[in-house]
Amino acid sequence: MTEKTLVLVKPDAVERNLIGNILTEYERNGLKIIDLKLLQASSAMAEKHYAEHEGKPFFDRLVAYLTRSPLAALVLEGENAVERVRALNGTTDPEKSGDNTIRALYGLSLSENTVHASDSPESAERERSIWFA
Ligand code: 3AN
Repeated sequence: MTEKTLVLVKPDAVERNLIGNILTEYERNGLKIIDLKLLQASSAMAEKHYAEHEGKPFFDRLVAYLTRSPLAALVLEGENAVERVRALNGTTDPEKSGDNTIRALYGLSLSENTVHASDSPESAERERSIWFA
């Protein structure tokens, strides 16, 4: 089934000039970029995005990280896009992420793990409304 998913190329990646390398990974795997922008996230946007983690010990750190410098938000479309993009990104912890995943290649730590992708088509819709309001 054709799906859409929301990706963030997070501040640590934009700071290190990795937008091109990361988008190339998605494009050469057949995913279509159908929306794309560079923006400075506000705390309100970051808090909405990470609403499910509110109250956890790392929540404030996540919001500070996501808002410290610009990020790239994009929407990718393709067959099974949600699962395929999460596979390309790898696991949350870059040290445990499979070879050649974006997080294994570029991730710095559990918090600064370079990319975000929606975990379901429903999350993708919710997150699109935050970043492409
Ligand atoms: P993913 O982004 O792989 O779906 P989630 O949704 O579990 O992972 O977590 C969202 C973000 O929260 C992660 N990208 C990561 O930066 C951060 N995070 C998750 N668990 C931890 C943790 N135990 N310590 C610090 N940061 C965490």
